[in-house]
Amino acid sequence: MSDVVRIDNPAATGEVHAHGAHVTDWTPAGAEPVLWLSPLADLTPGSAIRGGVPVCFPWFGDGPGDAYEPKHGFARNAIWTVEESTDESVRLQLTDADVTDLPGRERWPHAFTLELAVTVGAELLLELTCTNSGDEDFSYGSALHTYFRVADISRTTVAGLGGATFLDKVAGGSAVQDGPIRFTGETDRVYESVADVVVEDGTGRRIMIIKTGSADTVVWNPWQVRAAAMADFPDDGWSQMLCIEAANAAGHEITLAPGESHTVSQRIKLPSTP
Ligand code: TA6
Repeated sequence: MSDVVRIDNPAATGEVHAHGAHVTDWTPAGAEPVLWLSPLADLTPGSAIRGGVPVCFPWFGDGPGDAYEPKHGFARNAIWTVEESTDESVRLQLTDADVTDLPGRERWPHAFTLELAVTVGAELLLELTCTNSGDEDFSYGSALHTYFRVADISRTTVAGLGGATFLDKVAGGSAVQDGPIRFTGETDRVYESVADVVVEDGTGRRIMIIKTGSADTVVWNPWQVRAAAMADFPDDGWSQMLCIEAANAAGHEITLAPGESHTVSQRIKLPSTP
């Protein structure tokens, strides 16, 4: 099957790459694209695509303990197999046999089957399922590291995480969220939360993100200086993007016995204006 699957149905368009099982577009009919994709994204196999929905696996961030490489695991650098595609869905798979030569694989030498099911319609549904296909228990971290387009980050709010404890990777330490999140600088936070989240993007457009199977919601915007340091990030791109991620990060890794599976999902929709 093709390296890039494009979906175009009456409800929406979508685009999914075999590279990383990376969703790079979801545009509901009559709406602006919902996902942010860097115009400088590097689509070369082995690289990590900037924007869309990176799949982080089998660790989130630097990995457990010390700094594992590559950051966010090897799944987003791998070429997945497109198992099935229809007018409204794509199913991709990655197994341990597909990643024997990938950097980082030696840090996590387990037998696994990873599947991403993408359903493209009036809602975007992403379901990431890991199955332990070996004969020993293993633990892993993961995330659907979704980049959203916003009109203006300084006018954007995120509701739904009030009262949640978060790890602040910029200021250090942890704190409790007071009311909606507003953005005034670099933000990199891991919220311990299973709640639904609503992004309001500064123009009245709202994006609702409903998740399952994930203990952490990560909220990230690199702001100006960090964005400028990334070769695949346009200098002004930070003001029009925001990551809201369904993660199982450090401390919330999932442990699977042989034959067991776990699914993390994100369901994304544009609720009508209240
Ligand atoms: O999810 C937030 C984060 O872990 C940040 O720390 C930030 O670096 C971001 O992911 C992007 O990571 P990447 O490896 O794609 O540059």
